[in-house]
Amino acid sequence: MNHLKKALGSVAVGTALAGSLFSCKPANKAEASLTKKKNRPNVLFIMTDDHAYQAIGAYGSKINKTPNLDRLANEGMRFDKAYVTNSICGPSRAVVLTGKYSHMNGKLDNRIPFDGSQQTFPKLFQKAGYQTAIVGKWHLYSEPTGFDYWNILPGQGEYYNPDFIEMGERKRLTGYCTDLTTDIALEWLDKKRDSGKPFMMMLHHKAPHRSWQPAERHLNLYDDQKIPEPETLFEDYKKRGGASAISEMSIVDHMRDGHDLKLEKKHASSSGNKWHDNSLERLRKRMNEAQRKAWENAYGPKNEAYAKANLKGEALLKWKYQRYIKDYLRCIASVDENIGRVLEYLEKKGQLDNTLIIYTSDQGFYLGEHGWFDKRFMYEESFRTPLLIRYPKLVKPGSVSKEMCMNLDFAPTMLDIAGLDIPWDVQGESMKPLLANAGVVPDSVEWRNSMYYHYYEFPGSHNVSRHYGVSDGKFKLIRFYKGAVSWELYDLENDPKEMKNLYNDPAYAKHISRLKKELKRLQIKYKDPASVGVPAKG
Ligand code: SGN
Ligand code: CA
Repeated sequence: MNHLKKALGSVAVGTALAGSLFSCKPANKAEASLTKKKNRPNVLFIMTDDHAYQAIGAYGSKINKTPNLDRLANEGMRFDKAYVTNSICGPSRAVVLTGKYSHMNGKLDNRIPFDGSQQTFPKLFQKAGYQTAIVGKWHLYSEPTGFDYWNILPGQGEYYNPDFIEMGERKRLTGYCTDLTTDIALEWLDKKRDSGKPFMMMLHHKAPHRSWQPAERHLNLYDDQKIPEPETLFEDYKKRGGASAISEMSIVDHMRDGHDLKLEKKHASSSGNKWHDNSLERLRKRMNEAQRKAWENAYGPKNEAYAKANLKGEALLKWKYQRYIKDYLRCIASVDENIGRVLEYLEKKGQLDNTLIIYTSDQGFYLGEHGWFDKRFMYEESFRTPLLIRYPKLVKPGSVSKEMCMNLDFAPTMLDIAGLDIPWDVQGESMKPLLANAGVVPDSVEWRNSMYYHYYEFPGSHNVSRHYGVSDGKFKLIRFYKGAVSWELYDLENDPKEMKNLYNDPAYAKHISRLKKELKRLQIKYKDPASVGVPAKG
């Protein structure tokens, strides 16, 4: 059924494109396959780490500008309902590579190493004659497989003078991670690849991951501005009860003074946080003299002013939010500039319009909503992820899709657009029909009406209870089954900020029973052992 659906989708798109893409009809089969080969697009998959859609101009950001990402949206398609299956780094990367849920690819949480012997989409591109590469964050612990070239950050990587592992060889580079990652990618594109073949490159930035260390040139960006606060910044998450109450991702309570807020020991926050890290000390050791000076000049006077102000209560939270969000946005400024460099390069080489460019993040992030940072929960800010796709041969510039898409769909979409077969066991759907039809599902194609989510890393950092759930875009039902065991139901249309759990309201009993059935249906469809009550072990 699934694959009949895909076939139908491809037929519809193929017909729509026949006139525009392949205007001179090839005479015979061999010639047709040659034409197909010649027309194979390059693929550039760009992924950042923890980049919230709330911090992208094209998504209506109230807090920053991202001209280069906006260019991708203006010249391509923006997806307003792009979601992840498991909102955390390593697992999300494994879903992208395999097009399969975590329980199928084995990467349930950040701690389990990825099994690189399994089928991945880079391997399929490589087999089909593409040159394949991955540069930047990897975070899967096993060595990359399926790549002709790889140059990755060990683990989470560092912002300043990071180590990179190039095809097994570890080297420390001088400079800022986002710039260096781009330098490496451009060098491979320009000098190191076989330019007789199309390329598939995964360009993965560490930024804007915690602890949000900006580049020297951005250390004073936003200094004279107050970044708008989200409406729910002052929500007392403890009052929500359940999984929220036991989580540890509050800006005021759980950010670390040195590591996150860049305060020196002598400036330690008045919130009662104990001084318990040596992150700044380690960072200084890593930096060179010029970097240390720039850092001191930027944070020194601001920290002195903070110490004098002796802030408490709401004022302290406001200060911490500003420190956090400004550093986070400064890291995004470097991402945006570097994406501009890549677009410029491809344009100069005449490859821009022949390259399928995907921009996304490994998940969304809380930018102070509910008083939080981090991700993991199935609530919208972290369940959703930004998704921009530019490929003018298929996509109408400036179009917007409101269809439910998932990171599960990225692999089949790339394979489909490159004209490669989608293996039967891939669980995602090709988004090509949507891309070719201004973001809307064509009549000939069936599309999902609901999405399944499953998060596993509990116990773990930030103490987010294990949960699975289903969303149909109107309602969301979540089952927290380990940690703070409970059910939650949200009415997404009337309560988009998910402030009121309706699970115990008898007026919603019908919705609950419908969604429970749908949850079960999806668990069976995706072969999640949770469907028989035994979720996989992390
Ligand atoms: C680190 C961070 C956490 C974060 C995880 C996972 N702490 O442990 O805040 O949730 O990574 O992030 S830190 O103090 O070490 O920065 S993920 O994006 O890699 O999944
Ligand atoms: Ca992440």
